[in-house]
Amino acid sequence: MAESPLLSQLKSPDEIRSFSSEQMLALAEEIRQTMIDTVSVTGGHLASNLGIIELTLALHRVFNLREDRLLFDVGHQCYPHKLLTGRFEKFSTLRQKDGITGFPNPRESDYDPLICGHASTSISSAVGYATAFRLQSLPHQAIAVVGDGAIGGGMCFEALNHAGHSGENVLVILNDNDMAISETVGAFSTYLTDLRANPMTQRVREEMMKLWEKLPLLGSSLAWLQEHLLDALKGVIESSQIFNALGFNYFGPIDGHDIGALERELQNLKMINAPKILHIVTSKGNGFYAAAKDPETYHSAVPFQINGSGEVVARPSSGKSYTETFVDALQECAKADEKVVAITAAMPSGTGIKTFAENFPGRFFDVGICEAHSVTFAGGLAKAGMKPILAIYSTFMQRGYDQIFHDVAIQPDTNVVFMLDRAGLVGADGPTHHGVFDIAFLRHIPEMTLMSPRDGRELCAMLKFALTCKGPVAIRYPRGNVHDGELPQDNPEKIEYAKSEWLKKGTDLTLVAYGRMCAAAMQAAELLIKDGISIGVANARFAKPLDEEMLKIAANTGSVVTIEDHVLAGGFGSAVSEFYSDNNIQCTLKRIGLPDKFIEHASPAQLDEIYGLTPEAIAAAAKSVLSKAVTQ
Ligand SMILES: Cc1ncc(C[n+]2csc(CCOP(=O)(O)OP(=O)(O)O)c2C)c(N)n1
Repeated sequence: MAESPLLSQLKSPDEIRSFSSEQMLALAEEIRQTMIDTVSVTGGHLASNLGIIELTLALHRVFNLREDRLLFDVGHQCYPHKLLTGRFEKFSTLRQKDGITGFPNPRESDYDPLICGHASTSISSAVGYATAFRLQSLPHQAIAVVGDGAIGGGMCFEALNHAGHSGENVLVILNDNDMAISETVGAFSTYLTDLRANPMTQRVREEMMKLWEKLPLLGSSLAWLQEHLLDALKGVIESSQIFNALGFNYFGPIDGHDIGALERELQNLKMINAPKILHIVTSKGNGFYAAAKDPETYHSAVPFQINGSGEVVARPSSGKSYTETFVDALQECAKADEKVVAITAAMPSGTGIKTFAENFPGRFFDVGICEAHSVTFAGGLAKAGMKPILAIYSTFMQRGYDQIFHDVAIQPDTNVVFMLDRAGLVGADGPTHHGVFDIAFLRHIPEMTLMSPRDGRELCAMLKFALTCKGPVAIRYPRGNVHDGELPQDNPEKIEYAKSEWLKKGTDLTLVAYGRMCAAAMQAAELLIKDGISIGVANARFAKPLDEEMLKIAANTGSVVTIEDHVLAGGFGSAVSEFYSDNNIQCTLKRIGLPDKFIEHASPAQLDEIYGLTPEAIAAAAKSVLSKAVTQ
């Protein structure tokens, strides 16, 4: 680990206001090196953080961010901010169990206003803060830092529209690096590219710089600014029509790696009591050649090694992931039926759809970070005769709830297939990213079919089956590698509507597992069998509709344990409990799943341990159910 003499001595970010420009450059370098060293061990969002060091330093020089509120969009670019605000000593624990989180966290520091992790929320939050400051006559500044990817999300436009109309004193910093995780897509992104290249913008920028320079001589009173400067600028800034039309005063684009220029601009913007947007141009992965060359891979980097000659060596991955398995199946389906099309909301690599896009370019749609739109778009495609498959992380599906209800499920015979990747516990990204609510928020929507595979082969079979259904289908599957080989391979290709699969028959108790929990249930059964207990194991396959026949047979054993990596409230076990209760079926039911709390960050294996999802914990729970059943 490199030495960090400045960072290690820093007691408060206020101290950097008196740093010389040489010290600021040295501090930026220490931050860069600390992040590279740490993320090479822990993994994390490296490229975006490397691109935002200078802006973060300038913001801390100009604002008092304990009172002025800095709202990062998504929050994945908060590492330099963490290093400056008391978390340098703990930085090596980044994203580790009991360590500091990878996203802003008010429980860690007063400098973090909100927990976040999902995109396109920062401007709305900032408008809320700005309005509250005005209502309480507080002089603080609300600042949203949003990327060119996230600003394409609908909520950002809603917030700009609101703030531009209400005139709240919100500062939006558009961090434009021309990348989301992959390349930023969409017409708005093209507009930003034009804005960066437009000679008119450059001229306006020069004019603006002259005005700023004169400002101290003219007297920098707010009244003067309001009356003269803004009107003058509005008149000339033709090139930034969109922001101006939305009621924002647009400034930029400026070099987002020039601390001095950023600082000057921010100092002056501080004096404008109106909606304002500063457009900065940065380079993702700046200062670390591997990340700058391949910002997509280093967006959310897995641990890597830097060898003796300074080269970066990726740690080899082993096994086949659920995501890769899904894409293979998707391509098979697409070959067989030309109506099959695939959609992603800005996650072509994460969902694996990128591979599909290479082979089926005309049948792939990246709609940007616009999950709500992606659902309604899929609904339109389905109604007009196509077979849309929307690959999306479970946690981001939450953004499309009403659209599933209103634009898909309620429409007669609308077969959209939702492939919910990263369902369950995702690990180091923590509470904003665990996909543990999808069964609950989809189960009560009429017409929905919900499935989850026990392994890779079943995932393929379920996708094929889903395309034959009439209405919407959601298939949830976990992060990580498939479990193929661990489970009996009877006939997973044969999926029948609302039919489960018996993995093992038994007479004392039945484990009914959903999705990836089948593997743990089978291992738990092996442990129980060693103790002379006769255990049945069912792979539920469907959370909606349930396999009622299987559940009746399970109840006949007297004790049933449901297992899911999802919250208990409203999940698979709840559905089973409702079925038994509604049909007056007597048995002892124990539901294993996640408690009613936001689940912290840790490795998936550690979380399984903590929340009782290991084979040992399942076996222990089953034993306690049996002992209660005996004493009753
Ligand atoms: C609602 C939602 N969808 C998707 C994501 C996944 N995601 C995290 S960061 C990111 C890209 C953000 O791009 P940009 O705003 O340009 O920031 P940059 O990383 O380029 O600085 C995406 C798609 C998310 N966090 N939230």
